[in-house]
Amino acid sequence: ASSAKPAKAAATYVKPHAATGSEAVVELREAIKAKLIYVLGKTPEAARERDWFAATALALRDRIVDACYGAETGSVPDKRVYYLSLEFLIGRLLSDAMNNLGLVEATKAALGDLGVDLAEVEGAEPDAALGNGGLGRLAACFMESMASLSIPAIGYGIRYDHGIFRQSLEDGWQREAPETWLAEGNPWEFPRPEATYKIGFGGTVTMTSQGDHHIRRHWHPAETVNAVAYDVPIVGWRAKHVNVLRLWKAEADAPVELARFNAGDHVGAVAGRARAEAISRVLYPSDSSAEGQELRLRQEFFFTSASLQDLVRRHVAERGSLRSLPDHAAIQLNDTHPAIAVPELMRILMEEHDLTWEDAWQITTNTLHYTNHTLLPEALETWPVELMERLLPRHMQIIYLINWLHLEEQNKNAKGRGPDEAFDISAVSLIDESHGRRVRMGPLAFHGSRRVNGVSALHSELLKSTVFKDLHTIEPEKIVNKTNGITFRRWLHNANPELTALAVEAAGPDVLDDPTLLERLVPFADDPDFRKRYAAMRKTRKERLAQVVAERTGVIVDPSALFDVQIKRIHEYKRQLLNLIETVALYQAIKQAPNKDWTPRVKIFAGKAAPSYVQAKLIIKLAGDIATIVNNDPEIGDRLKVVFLPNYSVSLAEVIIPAADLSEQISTAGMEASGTGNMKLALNGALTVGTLDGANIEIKDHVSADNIFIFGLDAEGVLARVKEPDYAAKAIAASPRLAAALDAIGNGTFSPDDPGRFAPLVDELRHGDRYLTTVDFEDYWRVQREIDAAWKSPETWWRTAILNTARMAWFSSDRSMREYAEEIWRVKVA
Ligand code: B1N
Repeated sequence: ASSAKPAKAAATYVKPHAATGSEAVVELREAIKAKLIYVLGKTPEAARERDWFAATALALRDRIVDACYGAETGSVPDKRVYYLSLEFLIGRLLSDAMNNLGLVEATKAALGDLGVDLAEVEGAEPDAALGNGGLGRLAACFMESMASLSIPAIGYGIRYDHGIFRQSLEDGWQREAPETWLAEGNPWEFPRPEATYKIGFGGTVTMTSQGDHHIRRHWHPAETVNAVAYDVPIVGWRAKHVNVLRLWKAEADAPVELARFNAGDHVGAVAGRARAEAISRVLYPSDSSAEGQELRLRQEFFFTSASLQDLVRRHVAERGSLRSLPDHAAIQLNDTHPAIAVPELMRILMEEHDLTWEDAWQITTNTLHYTNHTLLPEALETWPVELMERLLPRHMQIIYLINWLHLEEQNKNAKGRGPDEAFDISAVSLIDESHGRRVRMGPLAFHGSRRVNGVSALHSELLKSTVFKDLHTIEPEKIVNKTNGITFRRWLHNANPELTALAVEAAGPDVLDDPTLLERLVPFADDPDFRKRYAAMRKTRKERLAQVVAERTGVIVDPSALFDVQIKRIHEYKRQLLNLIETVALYQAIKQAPNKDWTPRVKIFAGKAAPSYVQAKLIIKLAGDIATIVNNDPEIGDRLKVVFLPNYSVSLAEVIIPAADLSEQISTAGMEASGTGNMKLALNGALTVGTLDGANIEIKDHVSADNIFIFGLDAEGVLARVKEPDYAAKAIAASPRLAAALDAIGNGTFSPDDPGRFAPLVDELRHGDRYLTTVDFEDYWRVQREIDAAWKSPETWWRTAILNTARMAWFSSDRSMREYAEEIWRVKVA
């Protein structure tokens, strides 16, 4: 095809707007040297990689600040977005900053002049891992996209001293150690001690009569903690715009109680400080499950209150009256973790700004918006009324009144409702009376928001038919869908420069600005030469991953084997166990027929388990035990290898994803709200094996059913099947292969030192199987053998891979952010 001619020769491709000539390089070199000497106080001779990283980051930060002033010149934007999230899973920022500033080549050359290797410097940056998984990484992608689209936005979160724990494997068991990313400071951040707010807890509420039935209530907290701002600038693509991520650190009002200290109680004198500072000490390591502890609620209120006080103060300074808040501010609640914003904004408006209840409610419900990220019952937050009353007495009163007005309205409406529209009033109450009295944070966020969104088409539909069924009937316009996305700057340009170079060559350099131009790769899927180079790109990245695997696990893998990747939090609904059972069945099949023409596979797993999640930790141990037996079986050789890479992180994902041939997205249908790793892998050309769940469905729609391997029950099928008695026993009885694999796991074949070790996993499958692992097994086995066969036709395989890359543009988080901006926030995008 003539359109398959390269738009630009590869040899002439240099990183976008790279500094030309040596002037910029010299300037940057001198700037880095000056930071090293005068800010860090080190000579180039004494500097370690970590020092060079800090010096480089500081030099680039100056340029980000310059870009800030260049773009904004102090003007007040018409409307700002405030993204409230308890998690921001950022990873490293250096390559983002260099790439978006257009200074990748210049930085490399500048450091080269100083005898320093850029890759080493990049490796010295610790990940900012202030999140657990998809929800936190999504917030980071959205921040980058908003900056790239010049959407004025501030992200608000907590500056945890310790992000997600460091995972190591001790004899195959997960061990957790604290991560100390701030140990040597953070060169990206600006401390803003002048932006400090008082956050109250506990205490009492007083009432004062203001005549004429008018009563004012006022909260007098027993305890206050300071929230101190730290700003991280986020520079957008081509440095056209800069936004801020404002993270709050908890500090004590009085760092030491001097009277106690002087009386000799040296420990007691600082106990209050320890209690206050505990709030921003550690990220809760739970993903897709609710954490019912008091400290968690303190974290949620702490950052929500600080953020609302900050944005209210800014609005008043810029506009005077708070009545116009909804016109100039859109607040997005990332799940229910900041849902306490509903009563807190009401309280601020009424108590601190003298607005009436009606006006405050009008403003609140036109400013707040809520994103739901999960339907899993164990992840839906509820807080005991008793705890709320003790920690946030005024907020509890406000919630009661919101609920009373809400239920009154429903009682009124009920009179006009036909029997088919009727519902139990307790179903829409913000208070759950069935498990002790608890505040239901999802319904509170729903009721207090202007729009509520799910994160994939399927998930948003399920919101309407399940958790928010009755609230949806009351306000059918409220729920909208906003399918997740990923930033291509990080997950294509930075993580995979080789593929990016190919894309630029085939689609032209504008593809860096407009990912929809990736479509131009479609005709290249039929070009044997392009396929060859696409495959070569993958080979390079697989060799690199094989090296990392060898270093970190000692396992030697063959880069020409099919790399089959499942990387994500370990959770029963994500069904790593399904993949492991298939691994065992495959192992048994190879042993039975070693001379068959098996497709060589490397099964790669990575992911953390919540420290208290016993079954998930046992699944990690199972992966390690299977690996030990399979990898050391001389009959197996390179036909099958199994590796579990420890300490999965954003940085490790950036190494694994470009090296993946196959992407495992095998959650029980209806349970993965969206997934975003699925998008990163498909964009990088891995073929997906997946269920019709979350965004997999939309990926299938975009890449076409011919270019994805779908198996198993769909969400409706799951709902129907769980009603059938003994579905697991029946599935096992119908599949000798499954029965044999379960027997082997259950009888200690992989754990001869402790034969009963995995009985809890196997028993759960035989007698419960909430996640329908047994039910989907046979179809999963079938599709995996189809994949084996496909691998044997490399021409078809690479064609399919190229088509995946070419058709994934829609999953850019720029598209997600444009949709939020237009349909939820009503802010203009240039
Ligand atoms: O949010 C991601 C989705 O792509 C995933 O499918 C979804 O599982 C994930 C409590 C959560 N949902 N809920 C959480 C995280 C931490 C926590 O304490 C719940 N994470 C998701 C982005 O939409």
